[in-house]
Amino acid sequence: MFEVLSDSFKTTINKIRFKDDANALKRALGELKKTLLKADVHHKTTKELLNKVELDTKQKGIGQGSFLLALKNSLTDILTSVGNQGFVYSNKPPTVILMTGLQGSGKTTTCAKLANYLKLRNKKVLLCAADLQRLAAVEQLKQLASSIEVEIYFDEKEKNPVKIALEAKKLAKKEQFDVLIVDTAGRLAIDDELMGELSGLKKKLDPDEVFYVADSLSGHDATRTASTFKEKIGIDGVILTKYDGDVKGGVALSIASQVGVPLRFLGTGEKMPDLEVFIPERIVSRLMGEGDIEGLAEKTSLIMDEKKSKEIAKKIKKGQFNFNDFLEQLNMMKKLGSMKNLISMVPGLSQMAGGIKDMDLENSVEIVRIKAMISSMTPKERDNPELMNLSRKRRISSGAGLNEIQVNKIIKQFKNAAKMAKKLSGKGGMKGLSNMMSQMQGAGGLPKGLGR
Ligand SMILES: Nc1nc2c(ncn2[C@@H]2O[C@H](COP(=O)(O)OP(=O)(O)OP(=O)(O)O)[C@@H](O)[C@H]2O)c(=O)[nH]1
Ligand SMILES: [Mg+2]
Repeated sequence: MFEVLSDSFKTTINKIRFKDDANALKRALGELKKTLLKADVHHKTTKELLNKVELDTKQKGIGQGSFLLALKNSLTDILTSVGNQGFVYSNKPPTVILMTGLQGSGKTTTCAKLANYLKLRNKKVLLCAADLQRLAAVEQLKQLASSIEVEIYFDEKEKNPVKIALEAKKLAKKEQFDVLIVDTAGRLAIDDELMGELSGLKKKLDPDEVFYVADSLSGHDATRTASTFKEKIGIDGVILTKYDGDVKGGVALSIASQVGVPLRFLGTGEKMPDLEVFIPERIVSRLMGEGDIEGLAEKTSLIMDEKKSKEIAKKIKKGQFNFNDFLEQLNMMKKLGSMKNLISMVPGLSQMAGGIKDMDLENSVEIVRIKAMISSMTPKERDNPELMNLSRKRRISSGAGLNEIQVNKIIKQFKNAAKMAKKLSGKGGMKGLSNMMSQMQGAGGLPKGLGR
């Protein structure tokens, strides 16, 4: 996703010798144009960007540094040209959000992700299931709501989405919710019926904000449909989903420059934590392959209890890090969302990480089996694996799809890894964990035949 400008483009730019000025600039601009168009950036946006970069570079004196800086500034300009970012609270709670978009764009998932985002910020959130078109839609939102422990309003007997939304608003007011998020039905394509329905709902509900959920995989279509929604219904922000995987990231630039509505959030995976505030400077850093340490720190600080991570660090130092702590750390990492996304936030890592881009920490067979093994141990055994006798080991190994030799080996490796981490310790739990992980997965790591 964020490799738009960082990979092939950067290689080419690095090859251009910015000595013979004008010619070098022309070649660099040509390369940039190709890259932008390939990344699905709207042709008007591309033109605008090229003009800006050319002008800026010339002003500062042609060179590779000034070219890249001009590019960075121009990208930031485009992305900051329109209003708000993130979530804006109304002065009169509840803040009411109407989530709109085409079928399958990610509305329902985004409603829940946004609720989760707000809940982590200590807001009282009510979800409302007002998509009555699809049979399973209410059930889907109910399940998501229960997974993040957020309240939901639904009424399976009522056939009118407007009535449901209004009831939810009443409830949200009465019970002093901070935010109400209303999920709506989508259509395959824009039609008058959908537009009429949504306009009607908007009029009656009088939401503080209407968000348009755009699927970034739909490329140029995302820009077109967002424009139509803006014209016909009036939208206050765009949430760009599926901005992970093989997305041509240019769609973010096109929407910002062509629709004239701010991009508010990005959906970067299927899981609940995979939603981030669209902050132009940070996105540009990532587009340029410079990472986003601030964003990463913010993400981890919400999830990681500082006291807990200090405690873990202490344990590692004393060589007391055990399977209980390990399991806890693994679960914490899960809350951070998709690994791919995290990688793009660490400076330089996305370039280095060719091989581990697809690494799915949580679902790797090794981790799944180790977790299964740890889960079948008692807390006491996790603290001190020596307590397990042969029959316990047999039971645990069969439950985890391993054999006893493998279990013994994992325990031994874990012990070694804990020793190793003790030596290397000093920088907190995450570091301890990653050391440990690489110990366990690296050379001579997991027993052969385990998982693969
Ligand atoms: N990879 C990825 N998948 C996503 C993201 N957001 C949503 N999805 C997936 O997209 C699919 C459709 O999401 P929904 O939330 O059901 O979409 P919807 O717009 O509510 O769909 P309808 O109610 O049928 O109109 C689901 O499989 C989601 O898991 C995202 O940011 N990244
Ligand atoms: Mg839905």
